[in-house]
Amino acid sequence: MPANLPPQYYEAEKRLREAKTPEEKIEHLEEMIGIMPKHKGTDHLKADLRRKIAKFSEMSGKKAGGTRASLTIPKEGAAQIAIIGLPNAGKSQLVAKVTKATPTVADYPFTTTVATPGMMEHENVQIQLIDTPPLVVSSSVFWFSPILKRADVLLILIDLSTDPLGQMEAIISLLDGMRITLDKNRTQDENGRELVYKETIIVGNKIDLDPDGRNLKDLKEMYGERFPVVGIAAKAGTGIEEMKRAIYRLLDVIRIYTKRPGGKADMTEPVVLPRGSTLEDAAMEIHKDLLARLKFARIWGSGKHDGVMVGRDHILEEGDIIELHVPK
Ligand SMILES: Nc1nc2c(ncn2[C@@H]2O[C@H](COP(=O)(O)OP(=O)(O)OP(=O)(O)O)[C@@H](O)[C@H]2O)c(=O)[nH]1
Ligand SMILES: [Mg+2]
Repeated sequence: MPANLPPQYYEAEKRLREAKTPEEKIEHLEEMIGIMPKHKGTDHLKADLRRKIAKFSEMSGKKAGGTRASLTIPKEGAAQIAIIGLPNAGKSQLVAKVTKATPTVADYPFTTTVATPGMMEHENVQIQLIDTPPLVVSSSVFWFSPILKRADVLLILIDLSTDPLGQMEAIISLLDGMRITLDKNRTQDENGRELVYKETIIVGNKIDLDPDGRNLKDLKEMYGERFPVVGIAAKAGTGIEEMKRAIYRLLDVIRIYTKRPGGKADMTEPVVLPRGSTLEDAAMEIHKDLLARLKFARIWGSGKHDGVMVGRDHILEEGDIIELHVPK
């Protein structure tokens, strides 16, 4: 199966060739893995890039172990979302509130120094959040930007107790320095360097300290047309459901359930796929060998009738139940 790599991959590969330090090489290798579509045709290539990362990690003098944990965070669940923001915005508090992870929350800045993942549940969908260190120039360790570039979505957390627009400007400019853009149409910066586009949601935290709602209103007025903007109080848990729904909408995914012939569907663990996915995509997601072995499939939901046979290119819809038949 051909790898079918997008042009951004080759641009990142070019940057890899031009990179001088092992840290820069790792950054571009991570970027390539992030850009690469996930299917059987890219498995070998991915393993190859991982080996190169391991090699450059050794060269950079970082021992495997400690720093390795921060270098990459394996994706789990329907999407990986990096929470970013200035010191003290409440990033760790949010992760501690909505996942089982236990990052340290403290009333002084620069508390967090490593990236910590945790799983957030929305209905029956698992979404991975990553708590990150504060986004400031001096704290940009070499693994920071690869983590952001690899994430599916950035969640910008703003502290609503103080100047929200100033924080947004600072964050956008720091992202710019990492060659990350929030503007889909901007593929290069002024110096002709390639930019990585990231989908984004803005979350205003500490609404309890914005009693007249002025700061949240400013954020919505300035950025509401370009991004979803929601207000929460991570500490008290206010607005969390609305935030989850906004994140879920942004992911634009559908949930598919599977059943065995003669059995009932398991409605607790959906297969989560991008909207517009086909039966073939679902089979691939369930197991990479399944597609080659698939004889036929029946569908309940978007088929003409319940239980009809559908082809590999059948476009699935939210809530469909599929029954995949493979030879015994
Ligand atoms: N009033 C109020 N305080 C909050 C809220 N969420 C977090 N805080 C407080 O804000 C402070 C910073 O929280 P952290 O979660 O450590 O912030 P952080 O963004 O992870 O900070 P760094 O790791 O230093 O970047 C703590 O004292 C929290 O108790 C909230 O919703 N309301
Ligand atoms: Mg923190």
